[in-house]
Amino acid sequence: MRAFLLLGGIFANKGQSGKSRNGQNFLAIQQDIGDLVRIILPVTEPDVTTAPKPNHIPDLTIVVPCFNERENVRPLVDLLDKALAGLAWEVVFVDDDSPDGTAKEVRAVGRERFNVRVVHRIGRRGLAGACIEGILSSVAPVVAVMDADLQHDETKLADMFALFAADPALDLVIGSRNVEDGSVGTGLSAFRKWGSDLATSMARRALKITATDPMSGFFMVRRESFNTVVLSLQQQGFKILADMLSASKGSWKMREVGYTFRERQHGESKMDSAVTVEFLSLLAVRMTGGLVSIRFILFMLVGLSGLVVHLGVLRGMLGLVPDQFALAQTVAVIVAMTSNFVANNMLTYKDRALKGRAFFRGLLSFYGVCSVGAVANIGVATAVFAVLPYWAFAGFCGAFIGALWNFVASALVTWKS
Ligand SMILES: Nc1nc2c(ncn2[C@@H]2O[C@H](COP(=O)(O)OP(=O)(O)OP(=O)(O)O)[C@@H](O)[C@H]2O)c(=O)[nH]1
Ligand SMILES: [Mg+2]
Repeated sequence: MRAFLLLGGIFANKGQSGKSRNGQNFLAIQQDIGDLVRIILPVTEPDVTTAPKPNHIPDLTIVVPCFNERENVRPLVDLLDKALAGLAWEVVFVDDDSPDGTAKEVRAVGRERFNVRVVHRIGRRGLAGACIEGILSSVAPVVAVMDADLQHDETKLADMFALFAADPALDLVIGSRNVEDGSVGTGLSAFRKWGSDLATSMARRALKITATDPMSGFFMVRRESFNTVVLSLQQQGFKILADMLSASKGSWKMREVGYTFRERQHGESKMDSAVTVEFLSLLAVRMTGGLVSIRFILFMLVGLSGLVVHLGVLRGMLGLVPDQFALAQTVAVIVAMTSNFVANNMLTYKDRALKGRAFFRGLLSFYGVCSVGAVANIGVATAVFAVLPYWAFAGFCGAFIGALWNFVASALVTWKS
């Protein structure tokens, strides 16, 4: 079954790729084929307690997603060095080509130390996707994820790892701020704490999660367990732990270790309102059993916002030119398409946002895509109305098919990866 899913994924990749820019799609397909081979010819991941081996082969990989975190790289490696003395560990920074030169800094440290490496992603953004790629890049049987900004308590890592060594059935250990010994300390403002508590209770209810801190970005997972859920994880979004917990459907054996969330040391937060929308979309994805993707939900939400923009502009234009409805409607359509394009570029396709000349090329292609979508909309609505003369139903069918077309076509043409 998983092999079929992967084959589907390969075709999806091919379908999305169009021209293979920067060879990224080729690499993605190559990785898919590699995964497929591994699934058809299963390879068991190594166990935590294997025989002695050269000390450069890690038992534990710490994956650190990072964007503009240059100043935190060395301090974090030094702290890990102290905290993990005696263990065979490595740290993998997954950097999305940060303008501040984070990847360069990691490579500099990596030339001094054998257990520091970087996965340097070009033209990509996204925390969940970065974590997934970091974990997949590891050969260790146990992998941790932690932030680069020193907010997570690295001194807990050894205890978390010891739990895996002691219990071969254990799948996941979560660094939790909501158990005894854990707290948000001074790391979150009162407003952020309120938001985090609300998101936690929503995730626990909607996704039937029992963990006390599913919003945590600090956890350790057995690689073999991770492999069982990775195909269904959303690459988009900030909350990979909640997604993993939901994907495991309560079957994972889990432990929680309390820690105190610290204040960010250097650099700026990447937490913004888009993260909240992505989180709500993740809940919807999981509640529909993965029927839709985060991207699809975001695209539809942007479409709804476009409707509001359209009606607002139409009203304003009719105030200016009361007897020229066609002109007012035309201006409203152009403004709404433009605002949809900008919002999709910032939110739905934030991970591959078009910039500079590509932005304007993308805008033109989006106008083209939406024009065809409008024709499909009118055609479908008219056909449905001829059979079932209920205007609201016919209108909805037309709008839905038009929006579906816009989603698929703009993914292939405007934001092709
Ligand atoms: N590779 C990659 N890393 C990211 C991206 N967005 C955030 N990160 C990293 O993910 C970690 C968590 O992001 P933060 O901005 O610290 O989010 P937060 O901890 O919820 O917010 P603060 O408490 O304000 O720090 C940090 O190490 C970031 O550098 C991204 O798009 N790509
Ligand atoms: Mg942080």
